[in-house]
Amino acid sequence: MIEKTFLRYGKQMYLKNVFTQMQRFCSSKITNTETNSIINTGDPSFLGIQTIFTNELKFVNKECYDPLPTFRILNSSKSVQLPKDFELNEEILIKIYRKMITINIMDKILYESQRQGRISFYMTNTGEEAIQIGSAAAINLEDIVYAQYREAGVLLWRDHSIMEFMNQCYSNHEDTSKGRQMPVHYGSKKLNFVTISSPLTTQLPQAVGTAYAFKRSGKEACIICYFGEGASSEGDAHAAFNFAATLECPIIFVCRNNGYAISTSSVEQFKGDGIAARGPAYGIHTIRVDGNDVLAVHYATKAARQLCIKERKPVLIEAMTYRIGHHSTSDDSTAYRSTTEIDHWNCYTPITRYRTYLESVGLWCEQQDQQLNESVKKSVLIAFAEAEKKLKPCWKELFTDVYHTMPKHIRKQVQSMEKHIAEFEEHYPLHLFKEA
Ligand SMILES: Cc1ncc(C[n+]2csc(CCOP(=O)(O)OP(=O)(O)O)c2C)c(N)n1
Ligand SMILES: [Mg+2]
Repeated sequence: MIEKTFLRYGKQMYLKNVFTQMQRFCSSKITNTETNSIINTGDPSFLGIQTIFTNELKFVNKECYDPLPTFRILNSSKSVQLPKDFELNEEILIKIYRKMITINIMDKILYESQRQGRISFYMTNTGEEAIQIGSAAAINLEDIVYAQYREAGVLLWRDHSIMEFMNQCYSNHEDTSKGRQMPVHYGSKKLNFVTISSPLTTQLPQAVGTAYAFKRSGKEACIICYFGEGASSEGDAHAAFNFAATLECPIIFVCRNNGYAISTSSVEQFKGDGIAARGPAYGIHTIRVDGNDVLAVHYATKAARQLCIKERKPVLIEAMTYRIGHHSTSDDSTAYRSTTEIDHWNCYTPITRYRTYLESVGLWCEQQDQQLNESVKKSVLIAFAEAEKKLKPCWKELFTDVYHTMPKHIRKQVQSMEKHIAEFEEHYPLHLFKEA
């Protein structure tokens, strides 16, 4: 062995290694399990691992530890105790509720419109309003958002208008992605919300890269990156966690653990203590939060942001929730879960829990609730009808924006398409598309 090392590294290198080993020689310890005393063994310590020696042979698994607790504020008792430094004023508390209701109503209308064949696809946020609105209210506009696809509430909190949501879902000419994305794949440059990508988990390494850039430029802001528990099984999640930890990037990872990745329940997806247990394994500050408690999500995200920016370190939040709706309009979840299970969560939604709290402190009442529901419904329906009437983007947009200067082979395709449309004009509803 010594000879081999010698051959591989050369004599100089070998002697240097021996010297380094000797320097590390003094710090290793062993635990005497009977007396619990720590004995200095004189063994060298291992690089990057702080450990003690034991003579007890034991394989550890999650049963050896208590599961990570779930932080919550809104418990079932009548008098909720807010943390002493809880800072939200009445105006913001009500704004949070209004936004939760808005996303819920917008979901109902757009879901139905897909069912009527008026838009091609939709994904609801039902049951996850607290994660989205609670976390969005705890960060600043200069913090960049990388989301999955079930975080429309974050964009809503940043004042993306209902009209803008509708334009995207209807792929009309005012859709900023020019009708090239599936509905719900929103993005907004002005609101620092990076456009959604369908392939799962691509946003995680990208978000860490941006966080690293923030760190290097000394910017007083952080990145917030949302993903589902299903997405966290992709290799990209592991790469992102490890880069964020080792490069000490200011990023808040928010995992929405809603119990399902389409039809695969969390019980089948992983065997450890959820996603939160992975955080400390990567050396990431971690907390598990009741994702159906908007105040807990807000409080934890605010603390995470402070930690992230002050210490320039990543934080992982596992927000526990339940996907009340189907995965998307392409799914029928009653094929793989019982209606009793769905009904159970429907009795205990984040919106109901928060309304109960607001009513208990005299900030909300039944009459206000009715008025809010009616006015939101009206404004969503107006925007919906307007978006539906708008022309589609000019079909020539299909060929633009990929290259700065259109290459020859694409120009050839445009010409061929123009010729085709001129020849078969009567087969295309050109009156529905914007002119060039
Ligand atoms: C790389 C990749 N694999 C598979 C899919 C298909 N797919 C779309 S959503 C989804 C489930 C994701 O579940 P989760 O991350 O828990 O998010 P949720 O839908 O529950 O919000 C899958 C498997 C995909 N879009 N991308
Ligand atoms: Mg999920």
